[in-house]
Amino acid sequence: MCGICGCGESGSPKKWVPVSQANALLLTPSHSHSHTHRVEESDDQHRLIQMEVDLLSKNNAYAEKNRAYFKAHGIFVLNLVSSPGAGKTTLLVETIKALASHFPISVIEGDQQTEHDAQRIRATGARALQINTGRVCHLEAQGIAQAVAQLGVEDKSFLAIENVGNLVCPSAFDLGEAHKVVVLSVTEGDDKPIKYADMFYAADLMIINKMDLLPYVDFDVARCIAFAKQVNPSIEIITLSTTKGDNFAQWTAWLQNAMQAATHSPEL
Ligand SMILES: Nc1nc2c(ncn2[C@@H]2O[C@H](COP(=O)(O)OP(=O)(O)O)[C@@H](O)[C@H]2O)c(=O)[nH]1
Ligand SMILES: [Mg+2]
Repeated sequence: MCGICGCGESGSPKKWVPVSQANALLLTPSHSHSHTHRVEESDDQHRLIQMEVDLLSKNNAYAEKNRAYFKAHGIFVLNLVSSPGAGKTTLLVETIKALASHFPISVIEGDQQTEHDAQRIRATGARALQINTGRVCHLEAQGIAQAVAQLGVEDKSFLAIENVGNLVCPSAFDLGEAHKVVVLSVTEGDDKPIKYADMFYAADLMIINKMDLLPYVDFDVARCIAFAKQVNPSIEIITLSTTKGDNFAQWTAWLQNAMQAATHSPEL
């Protein structure tokens, strides 16, 4: 994970407050204990935390500019987050197939390397731009502004942002989206919402994907939902299979409702 993305610092947006476990070491930026740090060490730590805070506030300023732009142009934006392989790109491909006749759809893809996902999206006929983040593990709002301009995202359209696959850093970076949607697949384990709580706290919707594989894995759906609600009582939940299509219509209905609600309210 990158050392500049603000993981664990105070002052970042929508952070779950971690609960100390009996036998676990809880890492927080400011901690009290019996020994003292060398002066240079605490100065370095202070400088690092200050850099992280500066980075996040700069990102937040760009995110607010993006949000104002999206609002002015009637662009509804979702930020899809998950571990690698949970099914974000497959979900977007099927979403485009289902909804492309209703409104224009474009996609910004974030991966450390390759243009594979943008190519998969373009194969549907939708506009897509790939951002390669290199060693960075999340997308940032300034990059989104550049990508929107380059893509020529249409007014009154849906823009999906597929973030870099990991359940940690993208939670701290507002991109100006209307909602973060977290995709969790049943092969990843039902305790992920409580292990990676910041992400599930930041999201408004959790999609539990790959439900067709449920008979073959040890994944308790009720337990997963209980953990997600413990972290974020207002999170909405949809269980589906993207590849088999089971319950997929619930997702497309959610998207259309959220889009209508956002474009008819002062907040987009
Ligand atoms: N069985 C099953 N596989 C799925 C489902 N959704 C996606 N996959 C598969 O999961 C793998 C990773 O999907 P991808 O969309 O690339 O995940 P991403 O890394 O989150 O974008 C691919 O092999 C997909 O075919 C699903 O609902 N059921
Ligand atoms: Mg992908």
